[in-house]
Amino acid sequence: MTRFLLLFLLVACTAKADDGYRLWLKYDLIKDAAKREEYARSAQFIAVTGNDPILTSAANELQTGLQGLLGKTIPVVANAGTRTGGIVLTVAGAPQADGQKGAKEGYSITKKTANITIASQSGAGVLYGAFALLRQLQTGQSLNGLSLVSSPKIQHRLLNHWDNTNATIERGYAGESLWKWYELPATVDPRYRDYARANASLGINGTVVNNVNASARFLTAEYLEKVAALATVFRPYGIRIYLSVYFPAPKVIGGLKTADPLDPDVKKWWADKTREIYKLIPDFGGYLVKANSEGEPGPQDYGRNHADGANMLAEALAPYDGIVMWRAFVYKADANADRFKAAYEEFTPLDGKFDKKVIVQVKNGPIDFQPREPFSPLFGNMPKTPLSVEFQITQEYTGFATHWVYEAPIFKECLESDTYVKGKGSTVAKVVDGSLQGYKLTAIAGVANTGSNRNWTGNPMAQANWYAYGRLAWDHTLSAEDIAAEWIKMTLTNEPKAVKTITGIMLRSREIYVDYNTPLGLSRPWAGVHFAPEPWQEKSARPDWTAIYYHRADSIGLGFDRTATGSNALAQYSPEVQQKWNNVETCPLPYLLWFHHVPWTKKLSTGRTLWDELCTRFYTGADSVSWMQQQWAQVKPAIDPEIFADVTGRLVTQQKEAIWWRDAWVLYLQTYSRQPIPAPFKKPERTLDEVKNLVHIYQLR
Ligand code: GCW
Repeated sequence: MTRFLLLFLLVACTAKADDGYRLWLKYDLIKDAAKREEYARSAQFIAVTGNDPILTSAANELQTGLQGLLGKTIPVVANAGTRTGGIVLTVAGAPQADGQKGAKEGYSITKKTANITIASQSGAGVLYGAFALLRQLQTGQSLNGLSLVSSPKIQHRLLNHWDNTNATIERGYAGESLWKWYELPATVDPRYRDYARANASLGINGTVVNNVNASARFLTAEYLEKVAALATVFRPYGIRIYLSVYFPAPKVIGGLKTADPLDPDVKKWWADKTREIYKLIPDFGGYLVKANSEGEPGPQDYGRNHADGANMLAEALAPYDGIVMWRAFVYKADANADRFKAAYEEFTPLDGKFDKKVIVQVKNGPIDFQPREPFSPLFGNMPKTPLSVEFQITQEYTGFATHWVYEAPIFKECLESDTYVKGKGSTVAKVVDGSLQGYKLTAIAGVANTGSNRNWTGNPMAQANWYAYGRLAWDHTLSAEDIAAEWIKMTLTNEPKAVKTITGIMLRSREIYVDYNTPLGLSRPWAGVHFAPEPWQEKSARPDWTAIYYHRADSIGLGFDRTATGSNALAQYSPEVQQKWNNVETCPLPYLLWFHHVPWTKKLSTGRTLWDELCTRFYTGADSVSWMQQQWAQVKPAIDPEIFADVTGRLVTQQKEAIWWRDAWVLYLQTYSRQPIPAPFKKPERTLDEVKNLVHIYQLR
């Protein structure tokens, strides 16, 4: 009777709809009883010596995970003694794989003796190992002869939150900020711990909790206490807190007359403030700065340069183990300049001038997180200054929380790009992980897509982007496909056919988006909201905030000439890269309009003219969303009904909007190309004015 009741409860619990809260740490009971038994034989106890809080987190996580996966409570013991058949967690001189930098956080998992041993030189490493072991179980791997050795290739693996004091998130599409500033530090939402667990499961070891368009309030005593409360929750998960700083804070909250980085009072203010922070948060990670960028103040306001500003903060951090992450996202409002070139022009002259505690944070591309960009020419060209790469996980330019775009291919494309600065194989990944130019400091940043929505990311499929970023931050050699399959198995289903189908959708999703949104190297066809199509937008406070600045459509053709006959931005790259991209005949099609102004009638390598090729992309891109819908419909039996319905709904909207994008582009460009829509495509059912009006309505307040 009791057994029956238990079974009933178990079934009732597992049948409950999934709200997505548990992310990839679901730990649902493994259905295959034989498999469960096999795992259980190797997980009869968890032995952990000492009371390092991070080791305790590792033991707790293993216990929680095994409880769910195996349906058994596995005891945590202080010492394995002579017992066998368990999991031993140990901080010791563990064997290390490549990547000396990450050695301390690396782990090994071995099942040579009678126990599974998870070893690392640090508690954090053991925690990462514990998650790796759970991942083995979650994805159905065998434990026989298990031998895993893994070290992070990059030291500082961060999420950047663009969260404000009033709970809004700049470019956030999943609700409000996770941080409830108004109730901290007295009330500590249990969700903060789950946030830390999710990040630790990927190896993310740092988080910048506030927006780079920073409020000075974060540096007030009132807010530092709140930040310290978060740090207390994150610490047992190996996660350090960083803050974005408002450069003129010494004036705004310090009462000084200036924020000049060379002024002694300003330096003292930052030194005192930094001491105050470390008193509250002894493992504080450091500062992230957006300065002299998009109207944010900075050292240039005082006739100083970026290095002066960054070095002043580095000096304040000198007594502590903290760093300065200084962003290179800068561009001046100059109609005749090419925004593409701005960061390189401002930063390369400063190479070698930065303090050793400074790392310059560079967006993956030269413009701004477009669905496809060439890699930033800064990579490789600042050999004496550590550079980190900043990716955008939140989908500012890839359809917010509606469009399903798996971003690992975007991240990989940049990381695998060859800068050729030291010959073939000088990839961006090797610049960033320090192996190419010997950087002592290495870091990677991803702009978070999390929010207060129950499922964290709004679109359940966007969880995969958080996941993929974290996995690649740890090991950039992992493939987009493997990461997708792993995430699906842990999050959605283990059913092989469904895993394959969903992986297939994910791997094509970015290309599909690019096809209906910005094919062949188009970029930034939007105005204010960064969502609705507005390729016709020609008025703005700055020329580089219009759409026409980027695509340059005219009666002859389309695209931005960045060769020697145009802005010559290409000259910022190595000769080998220039050679790849500067010939309109051989430039790969994904980058064509990034670098060339191409005549409408020009025959491309596909055999079609530019106009016909564009139409083909816009139409097949939009049609492919129907393909995504069909594929998704097939996996219904394998997916939780709540998640299935949620994604199905979003795909309906995506399809409608893909057609909106297609119509907007083709009708607008047609006013320049003066050519018909090629067969077999049918011309849009609406007029250009009607589409323009749609955007107008979209933007009404
Ligand atoms: O992508 C742009 C965004 C801004 C953002 C800026 C940046 C935080 O539109 O919202 O500001 O980049 O990265 O600083």
